Amino acid sequence: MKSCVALAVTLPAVAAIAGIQLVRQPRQISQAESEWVHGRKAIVADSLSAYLARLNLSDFNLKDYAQSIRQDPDYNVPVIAWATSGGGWRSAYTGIGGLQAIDERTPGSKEAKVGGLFQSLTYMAGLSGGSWPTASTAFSDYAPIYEHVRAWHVDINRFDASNFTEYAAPVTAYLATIFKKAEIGFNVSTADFLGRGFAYQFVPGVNRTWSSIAEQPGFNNFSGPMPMLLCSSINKSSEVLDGLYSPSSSSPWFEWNPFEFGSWDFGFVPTEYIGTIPNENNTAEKCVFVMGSAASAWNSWWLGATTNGTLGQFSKRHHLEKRDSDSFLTGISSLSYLNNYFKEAYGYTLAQISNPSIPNPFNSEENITFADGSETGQSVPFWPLIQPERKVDFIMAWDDDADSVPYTWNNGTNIWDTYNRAKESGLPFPEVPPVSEMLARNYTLKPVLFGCDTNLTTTRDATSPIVAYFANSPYSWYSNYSWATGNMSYTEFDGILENSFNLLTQGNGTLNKSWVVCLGCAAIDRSLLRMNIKRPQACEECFQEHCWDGSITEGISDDFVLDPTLALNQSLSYADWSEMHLDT
Ligand SMILES: *[C@@H]1O[C@H](CO)[C@@H](O)[C@H](O)[C@H]1NC(C)=O
Ligand SMILES: *[C@@H]1O[C@H](CO)[C@@H](O)[C@H](O)[C@H]1NC(C)=O
Ligand SMILES: *[C@@H]1O[C@H](CO)[C@@H](O)[C@H](O)[C@H]1NC(C)=O
Ligand SMILES: *[C@@H]1O[C@H](CO)[C@@H](O)[C@H](O)[C@H]1NC(C)=O
Ligand SMILES: *[C@@H]1O[C@H](CO)[C@@H](O)[C@H](O)[C@H]1NC(C)=O
Ligand SMILES: *[C@@H]1O[C@H](CO)[C@@H](O)[C@H](O)[C@H]1NC(C)=O
Ligand SMILES: *[C@@H]1O[C@H](CO)[C@@H](O)[C@H](O)[C@H]1NC(C)=O
Ligand SMILES: *[C@@H]1O[C@H](CO)[C@@H](O)[C@H](O)[C@H]1NC(C)=O
Ligand SMILES: *[C@@H]1O[C@H](CO)[C@@H](O)[C@H](O)[C@H]1NC(C)=O
Ligand SMILES: *[C@@H]1O[C@H](CO)[C@@H](O)[C@H](O)[C@H]1NC(C)=O
Ligand SMILES: *[C@@H]1O[C@H](CO)[C@@H](O)[C@H](O)[C@H]1NC(C)=O
Ligand SMILES: CC(=O)N[C@H]1CO[C@H](CO)[C@@H](O)[C@@H]1O
Repeated sequence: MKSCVALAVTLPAVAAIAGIQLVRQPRQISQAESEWVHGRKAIVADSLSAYLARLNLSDFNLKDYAQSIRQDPDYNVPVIAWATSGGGWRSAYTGIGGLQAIDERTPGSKEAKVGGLFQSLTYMAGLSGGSWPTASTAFSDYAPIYEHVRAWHVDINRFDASNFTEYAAPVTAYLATIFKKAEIGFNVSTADFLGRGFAYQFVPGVNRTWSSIAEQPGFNNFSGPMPMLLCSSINKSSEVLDGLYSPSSSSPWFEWNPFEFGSWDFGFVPTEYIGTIPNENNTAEKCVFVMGSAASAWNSWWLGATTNGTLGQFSKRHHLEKRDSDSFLTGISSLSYLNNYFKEAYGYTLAQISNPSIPNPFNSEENITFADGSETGQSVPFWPLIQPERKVDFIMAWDDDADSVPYTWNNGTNIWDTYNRAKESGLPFPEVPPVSEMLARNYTLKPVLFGCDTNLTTTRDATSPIVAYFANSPYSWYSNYSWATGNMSYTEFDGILENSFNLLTQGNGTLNKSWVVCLGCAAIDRSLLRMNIKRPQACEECFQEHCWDGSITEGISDDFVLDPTLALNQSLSYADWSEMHLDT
């Protein structure tokens, strides 16, 4: 059972033996990524031009613009990204609804004038529950999103299945696989267990490795955005709550992209060599482990369950959130079952099983121990996207980490936290308002743009991206499910997807006509500046309406409660709506 010696050696040692340099300083993006981005930009130049044609921007010479970006794609094509926040299944489902809306293959998306933005993305990032739609879209090799979400089989509970199918297995089978992994010498943790459930739901082929994405035909012909998953980390100086370590907003971040794993603090190594000497049985970079580490919130769930929710909260989520004590992931009995299993089978302590560790390629003195990024209060995975080397011009950020009480909508805490952290770290980011202002302006009920004015950014120049901020809120469906709602009926799932579509398009323009046009303006604005093209009049106008101007109002009253009704049917209360949907 104990580790074989070979696996305990760290990568630099392995590299020294093999005489090759595996660890790279974090000074720029990898050669492989840079070549891939070059290829992707040629495709984006075409999709973006087709998308812009549908917007019919007045006072804009599309022909000239399209020609210029095709002539020099490396410099002129805007780098556009999508980020999906943590928030468990809830964020995974509302977030894929957003991605589906901007996929031009989704029926109605072109008519709604948002379809084609997905085809113009260079990157997509995910963290915690947000890592699942991100991984799923990449592993499906960019199949139409509205089609590949059907393979999620949202009606199956992956932690309570009794049969083996392509889509699920009994949890005892998960444990048997973990046993095999431990036998080869890897440390195992609850992330291996949970990741298996995630993979059965979101990845076609539970045994796939993260680095295998780089070998897929669609990825290789640049058909879709590069996926990046983000993990936070803990170490011996992290805060300890009831014996469990918790990450903070200053904990180092680690990212997984198909080419490399690493950190902008320490360095990068090829993804395929993570955790072990390269061999065909490397299980450390299997999608199970990667998705399990990006969502390794077991420490929080344990603390939440054992302290009746007074500890172990994500973000600023309130402890009075209604808990689903029957759920496998929140109920104390099932959490204890796992804890006891690891204790008996491997002699591991609670702290050892609650967060996954891998050998540290950057520092042989310690291991890297992952934690769920949602626990740091920065649940939107901005970090890889605001690294100046990636030159991202525009980020569409989907936030659904449920930080507003008691109705678990969103209040903007996560983007505010990242803004502050970015400012401290000297990274480019738009200025965003604090939570009270977000709420006063309804910025978590309808989408908004930040950083349109380059002065309203941490860098005071165009190196900061524009951010379109979308917080999940009710348009046509009450989509404030608990993060642990992994399975539901297809009526509910489709209700959520349609709600996200309506949010993104402002009800196909019925609530606001200029929003979708403004999204296009934001997508190209930084590139116009680079190319010295005047901002079109249509964009000047819509920016007046949809960009935060940096001013602060009186805020909200102390007793403010975020309790919205359906934006498309404001008179229908939750109680009445709920009554209408009793058997969904
Ligand atoms: C595009 O806009 C112009 C003027 O703003 C208008 O005349 C034309 O009908 C529009 N075309 C479409 C396809 O909407
Ligand atoms: C907008 O269009 C989508 C896609 O056709 C549809 O599902 C949705 O119900 C429409 N919303 C409104 C408010 O008409
Ligand atoms: C799973 O097994 C149960 C009991 O044997 C059976 O009734 C059910 O149809 C099976 N489900 C699937 C999807 O095979
Ligand atoms: C995954 O791989 C393991 C061992 O290599 C194998 O036993 C198992 O059948 C595979 N699972 C699936 C669903 O392909
Ligand atoms: C890229 O590859 C995918 C998957 O093989 C294929 O369906 C698609 O047609 C290819 N696209 C182009 C532009 O060749
Ligand atoms: C350890 O954690 C602390 C607190 O989060 C962080 O400041 C520090 O950079 C970490 N050190 C390493 C080597 O990861
Ligand atoms: C990989 O696993 C298979 C099956 O357990 C084993 O036969 C093979 O020797 C392993 N390969 C290496 C390089 O360890
Ligand atoms: C847990 O907290 C809730 C809400 O504060 C309270 O109603 C309940 O009695 C508490 N349960 C225990 C076992 O302390
Ligand atoms: C594996 O677990 C052992 C025993 O708990 C620990 O000493 C070692 O640091 C762990 N290795 C990694 C890479 O986490
Ligand atoms: C925010 O929304 C509420 C409820 O719809 C509305 O009463 C209020 O006027 C809105 N505030 C702003 C600044 O738009
Ligand atoms: C940015 O601020 C400076 C100094 O306040 C001002 O001179 C400049 O015009 C501003 N730029 C823009 C684009 O607003
Ligand atoms: C060798 C080593 O440093 N192991 C540590 C890996 O990280 C976990 C969690 O912080 C510690 O418990 C281990 O001691």
